[in-house]
Amino acid sequence: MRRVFLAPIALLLAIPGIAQAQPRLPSATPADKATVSKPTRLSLTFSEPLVAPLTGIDLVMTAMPGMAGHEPMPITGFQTTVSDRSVLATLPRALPAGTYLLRWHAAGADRQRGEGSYSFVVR
Ligand SMILES: [Cu+2]
Repeated sequence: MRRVFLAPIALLLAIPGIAQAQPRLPSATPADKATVSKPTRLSLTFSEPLVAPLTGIDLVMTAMPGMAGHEPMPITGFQTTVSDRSVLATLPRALPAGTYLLRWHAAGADRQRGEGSYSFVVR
């Protein structure tokens, strides 16, 4: 009896592409919780090739040295390039000292969407 129930599941697992996958972000520079000096580029490398129109990042400055009660300040004006598994953001000038929150959203070939965020510090 048990075999009868398990067979359909085994079949599903055996067919590639049926298991849906959301893009994950195994590595980024600056990395999550990193402290870096004057970055002019941010790079993210995902777990699978990305669909460019469904992939992007937002960057917000959440704190600044010597400034209490800093409101979240969106950073704009950077260029984002999506190619294969990677997203590269080129900043017009180095990020000033502060704490940043990077939010990303991404989709792979099967259009399954993933999203996440991480933060880093510029000293
Ligand atoms: Cu600021």
